[in-house]
Amino acid sequence: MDLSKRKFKEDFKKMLTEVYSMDISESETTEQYVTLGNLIRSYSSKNWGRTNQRYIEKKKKQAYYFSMEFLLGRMLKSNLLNLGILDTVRDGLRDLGIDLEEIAQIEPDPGLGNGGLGRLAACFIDSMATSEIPAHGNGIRFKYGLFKQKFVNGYQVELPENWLQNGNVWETRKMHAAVNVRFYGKVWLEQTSAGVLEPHYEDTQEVLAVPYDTPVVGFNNDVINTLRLWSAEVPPQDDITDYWSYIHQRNQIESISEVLYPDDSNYEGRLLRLKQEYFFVSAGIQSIIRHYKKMDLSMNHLAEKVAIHINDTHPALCVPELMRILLDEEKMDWEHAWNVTVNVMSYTNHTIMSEALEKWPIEMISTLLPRIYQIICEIDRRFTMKMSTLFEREIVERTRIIEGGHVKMAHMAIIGSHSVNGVAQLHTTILKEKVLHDFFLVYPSKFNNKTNGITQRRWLMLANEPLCDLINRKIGNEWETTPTELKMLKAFRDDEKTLLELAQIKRLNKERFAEHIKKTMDLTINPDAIFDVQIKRLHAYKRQLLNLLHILSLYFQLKDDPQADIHPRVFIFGAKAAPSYTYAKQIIKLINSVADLINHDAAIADKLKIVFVENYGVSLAEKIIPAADVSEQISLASKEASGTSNMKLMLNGAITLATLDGANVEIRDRVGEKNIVIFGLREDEVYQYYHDGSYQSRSYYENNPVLHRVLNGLIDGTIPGAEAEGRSVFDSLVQYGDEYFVLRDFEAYADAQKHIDQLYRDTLQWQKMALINIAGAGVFSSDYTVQQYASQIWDVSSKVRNI
Ligand code: 26W
Repeated sequence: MDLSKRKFKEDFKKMLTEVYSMDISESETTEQYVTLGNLIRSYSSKNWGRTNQRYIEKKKKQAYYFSMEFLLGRMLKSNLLNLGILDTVRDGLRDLGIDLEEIAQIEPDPGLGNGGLGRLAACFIDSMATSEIPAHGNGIRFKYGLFKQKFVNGYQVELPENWLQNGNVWETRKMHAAVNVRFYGKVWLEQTSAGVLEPHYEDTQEVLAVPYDTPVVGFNNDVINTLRLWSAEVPPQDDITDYWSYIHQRNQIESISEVLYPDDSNYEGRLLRLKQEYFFVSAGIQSIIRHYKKMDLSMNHLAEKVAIHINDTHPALCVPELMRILLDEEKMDWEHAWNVTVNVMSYTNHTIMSEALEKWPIEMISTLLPRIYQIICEIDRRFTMKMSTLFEREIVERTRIIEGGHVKMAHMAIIGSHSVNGVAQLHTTILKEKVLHDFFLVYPSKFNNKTNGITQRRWLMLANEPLCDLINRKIGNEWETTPTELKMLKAFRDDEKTLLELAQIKRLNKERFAEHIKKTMDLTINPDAIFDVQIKRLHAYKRQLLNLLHILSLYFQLKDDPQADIHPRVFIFGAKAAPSYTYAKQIIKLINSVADLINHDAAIADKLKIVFVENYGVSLAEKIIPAADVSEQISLASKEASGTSNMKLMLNGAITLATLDGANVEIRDRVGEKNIVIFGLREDEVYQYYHDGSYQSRSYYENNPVLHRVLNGLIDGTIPGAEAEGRSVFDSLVQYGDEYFVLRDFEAYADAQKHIDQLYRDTLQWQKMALINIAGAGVFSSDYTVQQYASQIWDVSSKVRNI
C-alpha cells in the first residue's frame, strides 16, 4: 500500500489520541503496540472487505483449511512487511522516538499449535494470501495456547500460556456469524409426508460457536484472506431456572475452547478432545454452507465452489458432518450427498507414528454425537459392502472405519476424500508401500505427494534482515515473489568477497544471539564456536539423545586430552516435551544436567557449551535460526514425515547434518552430496531390521569402546543430579532394545560430526556450502506448496509462479 512517512506519523498520533487520549510522550510500549496494531487493522480493513466482495461477485471457488492448530507467531512485523510499509513505519516511529523492535517484542506469541503441523498451517495461510489463492483457515480460538515451559532444577515444568490476557488486536468477534453446535441427546428418524427421513432430537446440549476473524495479509498484493477461529459459549437463554446448574453448564461448554492439547504424535482418547474436534468442524462447515447459499446455487454444485482440507485426522469429522447437513438439512439422497462430500474433501497425513493415529471408542462417539455416529455406521456399511465384491476379506477388514470397537479417523478421512497426500516424497512412498498400502490398493489414484514448505517472508525477510540485504544487493529482489530465483546466488559461489560477507553476517547473527543468551540465561557463548542447532519437539524418534551421547563423547575426549583438536562448539537445543511423555522429560533433564556439568567445567572452558533454551517457540526460532551453522536433522530414517526446521535452517545458510529421512532427502537432491552431511541407516535398512528382528543394541554397547564409556557415563555418577534419568535412558538403550537405533547410528553420527568439524575450519569452503544451501532453498517455499494444493487438489485459482 502507499503510505508516506508523514501520513503515517499523523495517523499514529491520531490513533493514540483516539484509543488512549494520550500524547506520545505519555505513552508506554504497550499503548504504542496496541495503537500500531489498530492502525494496521484500519489500513487493511478496506482490502479485507474488497477481497471478500471479489470472491462473492466472481463466485470464486474457495478452499477452507481445517486445522486444529495454527502456530502463527507474532504478527505485527509480518503484517507490516506484507502491507509493504515495514520500512516506512520503522522510520516514522524512529522520528517519534519509538523503536519498532521494542514494540514488536511486546506482542504475545500466539502458540496455538504443538509443532510442525501447526506451524505448517501458519506458513500455508501466509502463502495462500500471497499466491492470491481464495483460501481461508478454520480452527479453534484456544484461550490457552501450548504451555509455557520452565526449567526447575533441570526438569520441565508446564505453566499456562494466557496469551489473550491483554486482548488481541488482530481479531474481530463476529457475533452475527455465530452458529449452534449440537452435542449429546437422543435422535430418531421419522418419515415426512414427502417420504424422506427426518431426524428428531431430544435432550441435546447446544453450544454457541462464536467466530473471531483475523486478517491474513498477502505480500504486496491487496489480497486479504481470513483465519476464522471459533470460541465456545453458552447460547443466550431467556430463563435461567437453576442458577448453579447454569454456571456448571457454562463452565463445561466454555472448556471446549479453553486449552490446546499439548500432545503431538501421541493420541489421547479424551472426550474433551473429541468435543473440540467436532466443535470447530461443525461450526466451520455450517458457516461455509451459509456463505454458499448466498450464491443461490444448488447443493449438487457445492464441490464446484467449495474445497475443504482436512489437516491430519483431527478434523476428519468433516466427512460425516457435511453428510449430515446435506442429508438432514438439505434433503439430498445418500448417493448425491456422498458424491458431493468426497469431491469437496481432501486429507493430508502428517505422521506414520502408529501411536498418533486417532481412534475413538464407539461408546464415546455414539453418546456425544448420536446422529454423526449413525452416519459413520452407514458410510462404513456401504464401504464394506462395495469393497467386499472387489477385494479379499482381509483388506476390507483392515480398511473399514469401524473396527475393534473403535472409529478409525484416518480411515474415515481417506474414504471420504478424493485426495490423500503425504508431506515429502519419502513419506508419501512409505504411506503407499507400507503404512497405507491397503488403501493404496483400493484407491491408487487418490494418493499424491505435496512436499512441505516454509514462508521465506517470516523465515528470511523478517528473521534475517542482514542476509536479506546481502541477497538483494547481489541478485535483486525477484526471489521475494519467485523464491527459486535464489538460485542466482550460485553465480557467487567462488566470489571470495561475497563469501566473506556471508561469513560476516553469520558472525553478526551469532553475536546477537550470544547477547540474548547472556541476557536471558547469564551464559557466555563464543561466537567463534560452531553453533550447532537442534530445535523441534522432544521425541524419542527425533533422537536428541544421539546428539547428547555424541556431546558426552567429546567431553570425555577433552577430559582425557585437553589439547584434543576439536573446534569449539555450542550445542543449542530447543524442545518441549508432552507433559505426559515421561521418557522425553527424562531426556530434557539429562540434557540440562549434562549442560550444567560441561558449562561449569573450567577445564573445558569455551570449547564446549550446551544451551538449552527455555520455552522454545516461533519467536525463539526467529532468533536461533539466523545464528545457526549446523542444522541437526537426525531422526531415525522413515520416522520424520517431512520436517520443516530443516528448510528454515537451510534458507539461513546452515549446513544440514542429516539422516535420509523426510524432506532431508529432497534437500540432499537439491544441494548435492557435497553440500550436506548425510549419515546413518537408510529407510530400507530400518525396515529390513524390523523384518528380520536382528537388531541387538547391546552388542554396540559392548563392542564400541567410545559408546561403552559414554553409556556408562549415564549410570556411574558422572552426571550429577540425573542418576534416575541416566539409568532409565541407559536401560532403554541397552536393555530394552533401543527402539530408534540410537546405538546403531552412533558411530556414523560421530564420524559425520568429525567431518563437520573439519569442514568448518575452511571458512571459504564452508561459506560456499552455505551459499549453495541458500541458493537451493527456494523450492521449499510454501508459496509453491500451496500453489500445488490449489491446482492439483482444490482446483482453485492461484497466481502460479514457475519453479
Ligand atoms: C495427539 C494427536 C496428534 C497427532 C499428530 C497431534 C499432532 C500430530 C501431528 C501430526 C504431529 C506433527 O506435527 N507432525 C509433523 O508435521 C509436520 C508438518 O507436516 C512434519 O514436517 C513433521 O515431520 C511431522 O512430525
